[in-house]
Amino acid sequence: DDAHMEWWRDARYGMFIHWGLYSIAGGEWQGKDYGKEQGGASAEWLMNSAKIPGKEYRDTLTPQFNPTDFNAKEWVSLAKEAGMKYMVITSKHHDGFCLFDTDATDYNVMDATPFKRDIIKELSEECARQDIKFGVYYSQFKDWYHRSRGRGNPGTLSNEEYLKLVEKNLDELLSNYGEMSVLWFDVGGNDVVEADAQGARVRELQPNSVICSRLYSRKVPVEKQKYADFNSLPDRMLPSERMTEDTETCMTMRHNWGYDHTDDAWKSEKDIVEFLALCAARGVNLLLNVGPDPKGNILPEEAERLKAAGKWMAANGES
Ligand code: FUL
Repeated sequence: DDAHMEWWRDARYGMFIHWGLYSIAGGEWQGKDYGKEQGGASAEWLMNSAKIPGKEYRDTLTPQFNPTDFNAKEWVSLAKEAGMKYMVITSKHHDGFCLFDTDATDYNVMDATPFKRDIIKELSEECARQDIKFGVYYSQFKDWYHRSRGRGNPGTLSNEEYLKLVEKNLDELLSNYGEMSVLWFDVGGNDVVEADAQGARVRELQPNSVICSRLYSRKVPVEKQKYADFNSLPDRMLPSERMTEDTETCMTMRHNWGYDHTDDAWKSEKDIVEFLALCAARGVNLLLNVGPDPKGNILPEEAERLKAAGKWMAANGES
């Protein structure tokens, strides 16, 4: 039964938001620009690229997380103006920091930062108000802060404790924020049992939630990806043929996903409009990314591109 997929198939186009502690660092650590030196795996990968111990990363960045310009209404209105029908934001990326209120760890926006506002709550409520479907990105497998990976990265939790944290986080995300329309898992590990348990929990608590195939590792054959609702193409991939299965691609406007203050690889408005048109023609949903700045602003360059695509949609899209 795939009635829960109908809105997603109609939606076609959504906003992806990468935002978190890494946005403050902007791809730079102790005067070194990792954006240029690490082939671009900077922004949200900084903790890993610069080999920053969890405690140091946390102690440096959490006191600075105070994005007083953040305004859910502005972000959602912009998505709407751009013609987007859904929004997916990083509730927890690989750095382990939670942008929502959680009892599973104190490494979250409410307990560890001066900001103390539940970003997931504000956005989910605003999306409901403006009739945009809301979902969360959640890094279930990679968590450089919490998950013990042995050598060099002890993590704050043992593996069993870590799986409990994920379970609790999922319960919170699926219970406290109204309708959760997308669960965008990312970079799954090879343990299918672990992934199946997480997928089953989503189904149980929010049967209408649409689940991303990255719940599973790409090495897991498609027929074994029991809870995957759509296939997420590899990062920034242009679909090369007409897709018949439910497929989504996610794309950045420059190189990085998270805010990086030296990344100038901007795609033009024309590039983006063409990409959107190609995705539509090939039957693929597009999740187009923005990486807001440390104060909580979607960048003017991003807003311009979104509005240009929105205009094109209004002139050439359906209805
Ligand atoms: C990747 C992640 O590792 C990136 O940081 C980003 O979130 C992208 C959408 O997925 O695999």
